[in-house]
Amino acid sequence: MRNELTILKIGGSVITDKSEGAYEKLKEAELKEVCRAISENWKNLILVHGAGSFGHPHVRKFGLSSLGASKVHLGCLRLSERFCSALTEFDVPAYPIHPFLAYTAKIVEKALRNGFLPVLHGDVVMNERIEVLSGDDIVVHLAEAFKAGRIGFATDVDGVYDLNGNVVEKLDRTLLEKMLAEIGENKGKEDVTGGMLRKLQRLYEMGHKCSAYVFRGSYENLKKFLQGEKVGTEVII
Ligand code: IP8
Repeated sequence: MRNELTILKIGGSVITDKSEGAYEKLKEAELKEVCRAISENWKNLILVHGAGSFGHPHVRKFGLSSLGASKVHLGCLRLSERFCSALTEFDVPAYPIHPFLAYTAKIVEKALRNGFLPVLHGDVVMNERIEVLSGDDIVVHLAEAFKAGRIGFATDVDGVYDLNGNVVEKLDRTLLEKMLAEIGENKGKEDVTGGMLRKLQRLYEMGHKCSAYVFRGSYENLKKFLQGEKVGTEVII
């Protein structure tokens, strides 16, 4: 049983093929499994998804000029549309929120209050200049704004690995610093918004403390996470 507000990010690699050369390639079966798990337990939940091969290759290809950003955003929009449509097929009232247009905690709160599942995604945004906004940053921002009880990152790996290749059960700041020192901070930047290490750094920079989990985005794991159980690596913030 889960009562506290939960934020779940579905990594782009869970629902899209991000392998070299892949472009806007959806993993249809995996997307269905993700939606099936969510449909069983989506109350008090905010959903965020990554851009996968609907956004990262576009940033590399088109850049972040206004025309480039427009093309990047439209790619992200296509994935959001596929994800939200799949959710509605499982009777989940998805409320798509596109950061390029507008995104505030107030909009998310209004959607929650009206019985929707808010669905946000990594996107391009207009700050001082046009920038890429990772879904990870959205998670951290919303976790602080809503004082979330738990957050989860569903990925294409079993959790955070130590230097011997084993999944770490509990990761605290001391262990992360040790890992960073040993492998160097530039490792793990396999896409335009940084990899696992950047994700963890964002979590440790967060002002709000709550439980966080990094795990493989399978149906079983998502179900466990959404039921309030431990799964994958528990990050002690
Ligand atoms: O996949 C990246 O979001 P992420 C957004 O959550 C773009 O890091 C536009 C590549």
